[in-house]
Amino acid sequence: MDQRDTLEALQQQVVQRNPAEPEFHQAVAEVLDSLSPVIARHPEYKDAKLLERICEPERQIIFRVPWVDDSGTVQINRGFRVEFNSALGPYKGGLRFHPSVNLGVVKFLGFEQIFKNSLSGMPIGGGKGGSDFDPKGRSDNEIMRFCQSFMSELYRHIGEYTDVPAGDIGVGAREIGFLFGQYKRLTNRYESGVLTGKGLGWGGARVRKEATGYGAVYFVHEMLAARGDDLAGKEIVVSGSGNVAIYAIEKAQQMGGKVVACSDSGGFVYDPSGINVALLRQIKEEERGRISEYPDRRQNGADYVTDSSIWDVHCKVALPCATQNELTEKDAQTLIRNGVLAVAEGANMPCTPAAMKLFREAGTLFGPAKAANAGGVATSALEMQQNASRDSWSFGYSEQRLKDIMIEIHRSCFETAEEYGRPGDYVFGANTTGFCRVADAMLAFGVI
Ligand code: NDP
Ligand code: 2IT
Repeated sequence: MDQRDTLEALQQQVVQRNPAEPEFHQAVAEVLDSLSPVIARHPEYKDAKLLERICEPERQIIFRVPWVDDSGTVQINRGFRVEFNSALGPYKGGLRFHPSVNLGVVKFLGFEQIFKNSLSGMPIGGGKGGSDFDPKGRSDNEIMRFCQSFMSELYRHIGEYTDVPAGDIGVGAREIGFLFGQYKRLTNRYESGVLTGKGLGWGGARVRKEATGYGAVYFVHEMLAARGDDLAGKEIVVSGSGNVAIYAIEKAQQMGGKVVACSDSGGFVYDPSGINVALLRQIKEEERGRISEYPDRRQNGADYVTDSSIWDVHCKVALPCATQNELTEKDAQTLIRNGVLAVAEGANMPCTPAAMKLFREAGTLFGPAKAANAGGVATSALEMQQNASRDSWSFGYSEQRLKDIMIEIHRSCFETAEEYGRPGDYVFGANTTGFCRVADAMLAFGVI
């Protein structure tokens, strides 16, 4: 069998062994699609069945999360933690609370996280978790009771040297606070490094909140700079209006871009004079409101649009920062027709495989999630570093560290793509670089 047949057979095996998990199949296919030149160069990876081992999580935990809502009714959710790969460090990755969460979604996110964390250059393995709990419309007390119940099972599986969760969709500093409080109570240990994304007053790191969005914009800047271009004066569209989107908008504007649209699951805001980040933060972070309120509050002719796609808005740079498979083949066609120059994935796997193919064929600069959004988890690793040394760094120093990490991720993807004769192919560069570091560590450990 040549490399391609071997990889195809493995893909089929993954589909058979993990039925009804389409997102996981998609994430595996995207990585395997890049790897035949690497396997050809490194027969030792094939002999050690490294690919087969990497596609099988080291451990998968599924648990019941019972809790009582404000009306006194018992609710039951399902909790997950997939500890995918610990070759480079303790399992590391966020927790997602969203009704769409199931085992396949957590596995896709955990699989991506292995390569992202490897690319970040930090000593962290890959994992992910979450629940099908829907935080929308729940009171603070309900969120607290849910988090306490969730942690009452999760605590026995995690630890600063074992597995270090953080936030993701539906999980921010409020939830991390409730989770950390319950962990501390159950274990009788103030183990700061067991969770990241903590509040600044109790072990959190400066720039962690901003890191994913800022990092994605640094990555776009590096891609543009490699072509002698920059963000100044460019119209930008950012989907989502959560943690990643807000700070992508902020940094894009600081770097001279004009962000004209952002969205949520109900529609998008179009603001031709540029999104007002202070107002967006007020609505989303302070008031936990919806962006449909933005136009009335802005009073400048901005619109809330519900009958078309945010990707219909003209832009030179597109940053999908909401959720998986939110940018389809049709959206990619529209963006290319409208002259998009660069796309970077702030969310995890936001572009469908068909959309990605179109961007790559059109020569659009395309920054895949595992490279472009790695700034969040990299800054989580910096938080772990600060916790381990009982230190707390300034905003400026932390931001510089993040920037250096993103520049280095860009450089390694760019150079690997060149080295293999695939110049400008960041998808190939990211998958290959991320994979080789994990593979080399696994080889060193023998068959475990
Ligand atoms: P938030 O919960 O803060 O915000 C999520 C945003 O995406 C909201 O605007 C939400 O809209 C929208 N959204 C979520 N699900 C859907 C859906 N099914 N359809 C349409 N819109 C949706 O999450 P984050 O900003 O933290 O995460 C966004 C993305 O970035 C995710 O893919 C996440 O995995 C990824 N990511 C996050 C990192 C982090 O550090 N937080 C790090 C790296 C990647 P609505 O309110 O209407 O649901
Ligand atoms: O997808 C991601 O990289 C995250 N949600 C952040 C994970 C982390 O551990 O900071």
